[in-house]
Amino acid sequence: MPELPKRPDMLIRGFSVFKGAIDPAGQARIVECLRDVVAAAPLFSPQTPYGKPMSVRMTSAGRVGWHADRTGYRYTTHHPNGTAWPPIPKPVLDVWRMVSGVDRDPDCCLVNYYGEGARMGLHQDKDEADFRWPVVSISLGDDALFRVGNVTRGGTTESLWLGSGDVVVMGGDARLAYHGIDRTRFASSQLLPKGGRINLTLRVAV
Ligand code: MD6
Ligand code: FE
Repeated sequence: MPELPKRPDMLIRGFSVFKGAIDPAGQARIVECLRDVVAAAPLFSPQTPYGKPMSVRMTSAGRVGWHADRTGYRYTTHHPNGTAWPPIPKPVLDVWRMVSGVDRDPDCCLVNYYGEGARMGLHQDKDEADFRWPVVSISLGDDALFRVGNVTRGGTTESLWLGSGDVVVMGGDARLAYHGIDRTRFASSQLLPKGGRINLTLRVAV
């Protein structure tokens, strides 16, 4: 069971930030579980509707997985290779249960891998059926510069560095706020042998 504080260390534009909420042993346990997830459901580079592949490689665990291709973004029951998504690992579910504040488990765990130079543009998470459920994000590996904006495009933004073991909860009025990753400090962490960053986002999708 991960040791998680009950209260966030920081509240930034409605995003609750729990710094170092997962200890190094807990992080390593999650990474071990993710090896099984990517063995069953290999990472892939989704095509965007704009025709350019994302720099982040992705896969999913759970009843549904998030998928992007030229026709748009949606949740599907199967990996593009035709297999059902593997189950969400228990140590990952434990993190959700500690911080989400809701009694329903997520049905999707999106796995994002950031290699050197990967980034994620400002976006809203809005492919889920009901925005009353929060999104919980777990950062593992390299540091990443996370930017948070507003629920509409434009306006001022604030940035903070997310490190390995940090957990962010996006809910309430912030559920539809724009956010993204400007850059990572490649190989700043030793958690992953080849460097890089993993971000897990847990959602109630359907
Ligand atoms: C990332 N995170 O940290 C990207 N989405 O790599 C997200 O897109 C995100 O951190 C929803 C809620 C929290 C997040
Ligand atoms: Fe997001």
